[in-house]
Amino acid sequence: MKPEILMMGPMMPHVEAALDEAYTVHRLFQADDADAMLAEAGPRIRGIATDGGKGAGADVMGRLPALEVVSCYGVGVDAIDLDHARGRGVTVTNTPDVLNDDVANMAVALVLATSRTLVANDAFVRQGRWLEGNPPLARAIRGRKVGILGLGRIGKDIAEKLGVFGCVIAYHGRSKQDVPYEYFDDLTAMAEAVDFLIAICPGGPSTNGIVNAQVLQALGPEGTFINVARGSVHDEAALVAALENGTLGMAGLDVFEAEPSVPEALLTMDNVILQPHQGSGTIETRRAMGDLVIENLRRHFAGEAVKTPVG
Ligand code: A2R
Repeated sequence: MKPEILMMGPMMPHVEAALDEAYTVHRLFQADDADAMLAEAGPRIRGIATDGGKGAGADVMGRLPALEVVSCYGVGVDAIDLDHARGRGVTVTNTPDVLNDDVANMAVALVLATSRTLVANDAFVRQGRWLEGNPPLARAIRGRKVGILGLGRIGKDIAEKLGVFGCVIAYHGRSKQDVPYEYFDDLTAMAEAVDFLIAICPGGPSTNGIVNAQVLQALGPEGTFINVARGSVHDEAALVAALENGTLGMAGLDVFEAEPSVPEALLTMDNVILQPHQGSGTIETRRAMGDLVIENLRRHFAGEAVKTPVG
């Protein structure tokens, strides 16, 4: 008898194929009546396969009395009710490390794209405005100061990469680390001191809206805010207002509070570069993340320790 698992949303074809092979998969997203499906199959379901967006709430986990493991495609687990899982002894896994390189590359791409006004200049050429003269000069990044909010696995990769470009790195987190970068115990003070503020901390209650109006104002009219973490980390209304009234210079955003909905006002601003949450979105990295989702479930149901448990 194959173990039964619940799939919260569509996954990569190779992941779905591997899971179908090893388990009886109940696809919640395809159920005509999710409630009836959970009532019928819920008592037999021992695992959940999900992603960072869909997560797993107590509402669903609470319907699965035999649940043992949640395997999440993505490193951020803010959409999974960890307290509920811990309280019941349910193992939660995610996909750290394999995505560091590409998420860091997205941050670097946004730093370069904002500083060199790549998107506005692309429009400049397409619209034939070059025929009338050159665009305004852009800004260099060598020697400019970058503040990283969340110097973890991905944050350290960003620091290393931007170091190669000649940026001067600082960071803010809840604790000082043994690293050769300036530490700020206060986020507003760091924003005041840097040219670029890059958010790459986890989402969830402890970081909800911490990049607020005060932090954005401290970053200032020459400053750029980059978010490759979670939309919940910034106060989006304050961010839109700061970009509109010029208290903040530019932003490069891969994540949004209510994604895939993006505030209308951002769509027409040329001091903002928008991405559809694609930090880890390469074929290579997504495949590696998918492999890890499969491997964590395989190990769990083989009675082995999972590879990447959420602590
Ligand atoms: O606070 P610390 O010293 O534990 O540093 C962690 C920092 N962090 C925070 N910083 C400020 N305020 C907080 N409330 C807070 N909570 C955590 O974020 C640490 O340096 C960093 C997270 O690093 P890792 O756990 O290694 O995560 P990783 O793999 O770099 O991914 C970061 C996030 C994910 O959670 C997704 O939301 C996103 O990137 O894709």
